[in-house]
Amino acid sequence: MNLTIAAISAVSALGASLIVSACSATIAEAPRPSDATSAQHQHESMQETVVTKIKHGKYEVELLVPEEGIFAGEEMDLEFRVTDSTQKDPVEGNLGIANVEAKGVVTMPAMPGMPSQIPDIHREGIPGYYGIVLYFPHGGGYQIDLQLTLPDGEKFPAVFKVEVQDERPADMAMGKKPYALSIVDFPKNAKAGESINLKLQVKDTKTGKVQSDFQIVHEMKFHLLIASEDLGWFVHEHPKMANDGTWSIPLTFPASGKYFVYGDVAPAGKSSQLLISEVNVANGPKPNWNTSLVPTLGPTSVHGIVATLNPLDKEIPIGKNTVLEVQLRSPDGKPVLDTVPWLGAAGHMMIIHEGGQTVVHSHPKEDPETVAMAKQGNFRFMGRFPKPGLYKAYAQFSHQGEIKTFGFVLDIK
Ligand SMILES: [Cu+2]
Repeated sequence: MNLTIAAISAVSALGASLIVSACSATIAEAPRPSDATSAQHQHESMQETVVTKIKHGKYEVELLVPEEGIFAGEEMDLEFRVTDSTQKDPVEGNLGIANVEAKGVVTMPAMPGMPSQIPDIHREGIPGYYGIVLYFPHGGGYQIDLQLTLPDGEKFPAVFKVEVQDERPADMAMGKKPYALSIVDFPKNAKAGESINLKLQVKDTKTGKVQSDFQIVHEMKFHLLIASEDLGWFVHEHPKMANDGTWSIPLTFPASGKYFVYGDVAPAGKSSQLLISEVNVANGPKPNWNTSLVPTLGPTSVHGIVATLNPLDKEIPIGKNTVLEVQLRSPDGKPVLDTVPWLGAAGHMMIIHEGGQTVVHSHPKEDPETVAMAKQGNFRFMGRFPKPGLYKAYAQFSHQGEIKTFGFVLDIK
């Protein structure tokens, strides 16, 4: 497909830097009142959204959240306890109930486009204790819907709401990432300017098995994003999968050097995962674009559209949801109103931290106000910046038969 071409031409039209896109998963919460400070808002929303204990007649179920909280990017085995409040155990308090059947589904209510997760639930050794294996792709508010069937046949629906913190540094992480992205047989003597068949596999990190069953998210099972190490060149592609789970796509790299390779996938029954790998293109010319990251919110032009990034928070908070609006105008200043949906959304945005190891999933907002704003050429995305630094943001829109990509650089302090 010619998205690469579109993206590359957008890059060259910019004369240098960057470009774009974004896809699937991401972050969000209730719209924030514009007159509240971020800190106040976060405080309020956390109080509203955290629910870890639910009563149902004489029964109770409690999710046992670790004291330090729940972190994104780590697979964890949380426990929940089902008890009968009318019967006491001398040690545990309420008597634990064994033999409860449990099913669950995990969603991010503020982000309807994100795939749901069907967690494994198992019984622990002690009656009344159950384990639930969870993985949250990024920080934010999540909902865990449990459908419990008690030993007497009574149904007990329980809805937990948890606030997930951003990923902690790798050396602090307690849980592993459940999946990894492997590059298969990348040529050692790869040359810029020549087509290379890029092959990829998603592997279960516990079993080493190649995953071949994926959910469709934003119309595709695999969103492949590749950026040069300096983040100045970027493409968003959709490879094809062979029966053995190997994904492949022909690609032509523009220059020698290192490239970050991101796979945005949702294995069947699991949440979205943004997996990071890299390739090195050994031969060929050096980049002919500006390789330094210089903060800019635009305006930037691509084929008849002038785009500006307008963060709604004047001081973008770290570790909280924030709204980024991209304003599209014609060269004479009129709103651009003839973009069309692409991959199931009005636009896409992907944001990469300098160094390439942190990717901010960004997602179009989906509330009525956002829909109304889009009719004025202003497209709103939810983003979340887990740490300070420079970030490259790529916004992509489908316009007049072409994917147009706009690059911005944010300095988050
Ligand atoms: Cu995609």
